[in-house]
Amino acid sequence: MTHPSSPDTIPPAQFAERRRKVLEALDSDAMLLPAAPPLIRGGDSELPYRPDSELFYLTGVREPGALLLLRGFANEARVVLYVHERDPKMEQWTGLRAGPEGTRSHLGIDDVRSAGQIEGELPGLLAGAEALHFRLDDRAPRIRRIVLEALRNARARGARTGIGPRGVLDPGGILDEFRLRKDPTEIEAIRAAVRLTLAGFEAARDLLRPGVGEWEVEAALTGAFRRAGADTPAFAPIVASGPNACILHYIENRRRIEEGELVLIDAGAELDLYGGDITRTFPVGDAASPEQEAILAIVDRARRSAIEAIGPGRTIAGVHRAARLTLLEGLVDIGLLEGEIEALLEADADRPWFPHQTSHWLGLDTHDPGDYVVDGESRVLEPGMVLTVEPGLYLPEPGFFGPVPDGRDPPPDPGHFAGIGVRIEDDVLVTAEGAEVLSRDPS
Ligand SMILES: [Mn+2]
Repeated sequence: MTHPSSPDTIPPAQFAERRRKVLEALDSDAMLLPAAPPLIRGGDSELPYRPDSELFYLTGVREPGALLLLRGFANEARVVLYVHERDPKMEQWTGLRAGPEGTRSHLGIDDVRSAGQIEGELPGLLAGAEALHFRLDDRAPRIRRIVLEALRNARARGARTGIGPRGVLDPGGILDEFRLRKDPTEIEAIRAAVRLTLAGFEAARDLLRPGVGEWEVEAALTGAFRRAGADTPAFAPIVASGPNACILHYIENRRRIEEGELVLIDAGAELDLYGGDITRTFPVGDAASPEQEAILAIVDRARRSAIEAIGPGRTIAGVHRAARLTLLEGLVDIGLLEGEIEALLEADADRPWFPHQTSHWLGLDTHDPGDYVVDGESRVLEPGMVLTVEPGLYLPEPGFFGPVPDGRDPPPDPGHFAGIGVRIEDDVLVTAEGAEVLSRDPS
């Protein structure tokens, strides 16, 4: 049986269209995007390779060792992609390579060259660019050296020749804004990843019983992801039973589920580098306690009011505010807070129990890039943006997280709600009319 997912859901023409927009934005600048380096797990063992999201976004390249150079229109627009040559010895150990020839025909990029030529050719290709869009981190030291050398040379001679580059900018300045607005192929890719994620949640939910290990639930979840055709989990799955649900990024998954507990599952399947990100909190055993029911209901109401606050022209801050107002109302209803809702909001009274934001962008990265504040104002939502909605309430037993340092207020005692942690998360597409919830409940 062939693999159920196509290895390339995004056609070469779509990548070309994205490059065209970036070339236009670059004007007289150049952009350099190196592939992510392979990471060592220990000894000679590599972690599964995860291609760089920015490089993939513009090319579809999945191989380590690649480098993309874009030179803007004003500077005689050019797209040059470097990839490793084929190498029978290396391929025997780490897998087949496409090589420049194969990459050219597969990805539809005309100018694909051997990565062995980078050192010799790149300095010449960078000359004349006004600024370089290149991330100055430690991931591609070879390329960084060439960039620094190009800057030194331009500094030494540029005053007389007028030839740059004279500065470095982060590629995210251009790419983040494009990636924030998903094109139709991306929305389809996210839909597919969300579908696979929901398949995993169905399998996980079927297994939830007292005595079952969190690790067994994780296995059911990730097993179902892979069986359904996902490439990998998009991030380490959280299977948090009982008090562990109060730990926001609990990924050990080593505890046995007990009767009468809630289990919080936060996971996403990834396909073609696009991921889903869903959280559900399920009661285990006969029935949820009245306290558990109350918290589940409050968080679910907050989720719904946040989704109702999504639409074109509305703001990401408005989504967060809607969730917080509903959570605060609920906390007042059950007697954990007292006072007027707006005043409680102003005082951040929800903060001890809801310490994170309601939303993040979702796409190639689980926390996809894109500024949440633009020119000092909250980001205005537009059709094509994809965001999560994930309100939660985490009410740990007093002392669960260790002693509070002197001079800092301990979190309020949640009384008989102590030990309950709930998060409910959906993935939402902003549409022309409002919002579409991509992650319908598994049923
Ligand atoms: Mn999330």
